[in-house]
Amino acid sequence: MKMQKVYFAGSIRGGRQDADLYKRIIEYIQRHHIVLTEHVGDLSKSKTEGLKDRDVAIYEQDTAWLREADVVIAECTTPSLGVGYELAYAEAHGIPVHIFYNKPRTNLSAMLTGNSRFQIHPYKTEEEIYPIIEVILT
Ligand code: 6K6
Repeated sequence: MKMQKVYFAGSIRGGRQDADLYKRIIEYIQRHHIVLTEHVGDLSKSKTEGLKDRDVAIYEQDTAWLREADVVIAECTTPSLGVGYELAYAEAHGIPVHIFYNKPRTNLSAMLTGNSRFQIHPYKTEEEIYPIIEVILT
């Protein structure tokens, strides 16, 4: 199995209610691969974290990591403008995009479900996520 560089995307200012789930997914991926965006699952960081004057540095670093990534894995149950932007940015740079969302909880945007270049993975329980990630990263 080749070690992959994974850009994990999840809501920050869109709301941190799923941050513990992001942390578990990141830790699962890190068993065999590199996660460029470990901070997305940092439970000590609230959605108001960061001063506005850091935003330019965040944007420049995240878009550099996106260009470097082998694959983007996004958890999209909590809607986030930043994650939506990252998905379009990855698509524009030819990087494969996999989107997970909890179907009973979320009516995902047609701009994601309607894009045939995105791989969409609806799930009902968290346990369904990990075998799919295993296949994505094989
Ligand atoms: C670090 C941990 C929590 O907050 C921070 C500081 N802010 C950010 N640091 C790094 N990446 C960020 C930050 N804010 C947003 N992003 C990127 O946008 C992440 O890669 C997320 O996938 C996405 C979240 O966007 P919003 O619109 O929900 O904030």
